[in-house]
Amino acid sequence: MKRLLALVATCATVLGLTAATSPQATAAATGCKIDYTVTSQWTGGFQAAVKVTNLGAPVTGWTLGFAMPDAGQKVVQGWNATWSQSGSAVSVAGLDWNRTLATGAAAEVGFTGSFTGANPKPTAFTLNGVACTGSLEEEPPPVPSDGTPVDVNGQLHVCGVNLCNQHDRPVQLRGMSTHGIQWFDQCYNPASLDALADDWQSDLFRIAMYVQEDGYETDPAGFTARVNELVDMAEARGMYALIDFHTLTPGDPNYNLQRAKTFFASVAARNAGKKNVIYEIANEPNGVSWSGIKNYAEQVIPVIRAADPDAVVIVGTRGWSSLGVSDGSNESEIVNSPVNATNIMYAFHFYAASHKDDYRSALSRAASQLPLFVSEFGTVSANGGGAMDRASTTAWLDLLDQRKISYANWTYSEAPESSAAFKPGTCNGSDYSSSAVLTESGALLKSRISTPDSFPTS
Ligand code: IDC
Repeated sequence: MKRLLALVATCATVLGLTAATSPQATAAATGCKIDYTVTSQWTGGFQAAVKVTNLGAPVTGWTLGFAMPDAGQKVVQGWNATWSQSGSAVSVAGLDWNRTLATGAAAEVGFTGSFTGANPKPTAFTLNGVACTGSLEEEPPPVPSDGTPVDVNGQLHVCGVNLCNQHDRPVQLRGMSTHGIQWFDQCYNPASLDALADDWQSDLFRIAMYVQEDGYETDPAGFTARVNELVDMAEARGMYALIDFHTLTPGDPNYNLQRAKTFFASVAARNAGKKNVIYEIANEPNGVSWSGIKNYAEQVIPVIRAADPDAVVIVGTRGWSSLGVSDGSNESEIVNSPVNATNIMYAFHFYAASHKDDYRSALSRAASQLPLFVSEFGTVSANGGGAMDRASTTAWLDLLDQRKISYANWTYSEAPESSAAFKPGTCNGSDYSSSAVLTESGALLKSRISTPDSFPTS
C-alpha cells in the first residue's frame, strides 16, 4: 500500500511539472464534450460542425485537437478559429472573440473538408491537451412549438441586450428581406408569402421600402399602402413584419427627416394594434456621424411612440449599419452616447464575402453591450453580387444563432444578382417552393431558416 501511494505521489509530481511547463498551463481544463455533426456531404467533400463544451475550469485561450482516422481526410477551410493540419492531426485554436470559455460554455467551429475513402468521424478530441471524454449523448432536438412565430411569441420587446417574447424570454427571429419593392413588387404575392411561411418556416419578413431610387418619395401614398398590405400578408401567416425605411443614397437620414416623420406617423397609427410589426427607421446611414444619426432617431422615435407605444424600433448605425466599423470606428461611440429612448435595438449589417473575422469580433464584442438586430445581410460581396462565401456565411450564422441575434437575408427576390434567393424569372410563375427555383444563396438560407425554432413558451 505504501509503495502504491508513493507511486501515485510520484505521478502527481510528474504531472504537475508537465502542466507547469506546458504552453497550456494557464488553461486548466479538466474535461470537455464534443458534438460533431456532418452538416452536408457531397462527392469527395463535406462540411462539419464541431461544438466543444468546456467541462473543466474556465479557460482563456484554447486549442482543440483531433485526429482524422482516414488518410484521405483533409481540412480545406475552417472558420471561427485558426485551423491547421499535420498528417492526421488537426489543431484548432480559438480567436480573440471566442477564446474565453467559462465552465459549461461552448465554442462552435466548423470546416469544409475533402475525403477520398470513407469519411469516418474524427477521434481523440482534446481541449488544451485534455481528452474530451464528456458524454457524447445527443442533445434532444428542440421541440418545435405549436403555432406560428407570432402566436407563440406575441408582442416583442427589448430586454437587456436581447429581443424577448411575451414570456420575457430571449428569442431569435430568422427571415428574409424583400428587394426594393419599387422594383420587385411582383415577387410579393400570396404564393410567395405562403412559401416563405410554410416551406421556409420563416419568422420574419422585412419590407425594404427604398425612399429614393424611384421609391417612397415618388409616391408616398402608394408606397405606404403597399407596405401596409405586406404587413397584413405577413400577419395572416404568423410572421413578424419589419418595416424598413430603406434610406441609402443620400446616406444622411436627416435628408429624409420630414418624409420619415410623415411615413412613420401613418404606418404606426395604422398598425398600432398589431403584434407583428417592428420598425426600422434608417437602413444604412453613411457619410454621417453617429451624433447625426442619433439626432434623427430622437426625432423619429417619438413620432412612432405617439401612435404605437410598444413596438420595437431598430436604429441604423454609422458606416452602412456596421456600428461604425466600416468608417474605422466601433460600437463604443454608441455605448458612450446611446439613443435616448427605450425598447430599441441597433442595426448591424454584413456581407459575408466582404466582412469576416474583424467584423465578427466587433459584433461579438458589441453584442454583450448593445441590443443588436441584423436587419440585413448577404452571403456575397457588399455590392450584392460575386461568389457566395459559404464558409463565411456559415461562420456568421453560427455566431448569430449562438447569440440569439435576429436576422433577415438580402434578398427574397429574383434579382439577377447572386444575393437573390430565386433564379431570374421565378416571379413570373407560381412555384416558390421547389429547389429548382432557388439560387445557391437561396438554398443555403432556406436550409438555415427552416430548421425548427425553439421559442420559449413559458
Ligand atoms: C442593392 C441591390 C441592387 C441595387 C442597389 C441599388 O442589391 O440590386 O441596384 O441596391 O441601390 C446594401 C443596401 C442594399 C443593397 C445591398 C447590395 O442596403 O440596398 O442592395 N447592400 O449592394 N448594403 C450593403 C449591401
